Amino acid sequence: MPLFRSKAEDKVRAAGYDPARLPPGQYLTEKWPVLHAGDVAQVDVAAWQLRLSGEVEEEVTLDYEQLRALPATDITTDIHCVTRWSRFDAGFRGVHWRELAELCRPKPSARFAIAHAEAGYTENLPLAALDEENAIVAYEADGEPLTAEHGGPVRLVVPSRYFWKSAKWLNGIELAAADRPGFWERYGYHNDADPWQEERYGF
Ligand SMILES: Nc1nc2c(c(=O)[nH]1)N[C@H]1C(S)=C(S)[C@@H](COP(=O)(O)O)O[C@H]1N2
Ligand SMILES: [Mo]
Repeated sequence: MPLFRSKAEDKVRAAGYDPARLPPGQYLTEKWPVLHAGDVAQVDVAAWQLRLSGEVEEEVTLDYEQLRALPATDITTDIHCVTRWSRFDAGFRGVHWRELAELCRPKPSARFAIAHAEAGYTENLPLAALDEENAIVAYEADGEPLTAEHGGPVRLVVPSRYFWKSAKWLNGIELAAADRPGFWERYGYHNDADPWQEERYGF
């Protein structure tokens, strides 16, 4: 492990980045790998909807045009997959949770967010994680509309957690009073998924 670590750090340094940006056990990739369970979802943008439900004062359904009409947030962020690749300075554009919260008005009981995606995929997060400055509901990556393989038309991006929490082909955000394990958590992945703590597997 120490050997792997120093080699990975050397590569980061050689690429001109501060090695402190690499979480433990990760290596830098210049490419953007495609990773998911099952098939790439083919989502028709014209029919796509995002449903905000659960512990909200107002159930809200947005279509793609309505999402794009909301104030946009641009982020440049590092992303970390539990399979150990990290990608630096990934650019995303989308809508911050605060804009969506204004529409659905979370109840005081709302403490967790369950992201819903195509084919029944779900991911769970504390609502506070969704509210972080660089977490967004994204529709562009690196200046281009999100491709289907990377979760287009719309995906979640929550960079503070391993990337499995960032649901591709997002179609709903459900607020909940109690936490509920998502797709990968039910397979034994860590509930909190902080790459800096190496919360890969186990609770
Ligand atoms: N709907 C859905 N979203 C998903 C997944 C999935 O299987 N289904 N896999 C997750 C995992 S494990 C990772 S690492 C990232 C990968 O995103 P990328 O293919 O754009 O790199 O998507 C996450 N979001
Ligand atoms: Mo992943």
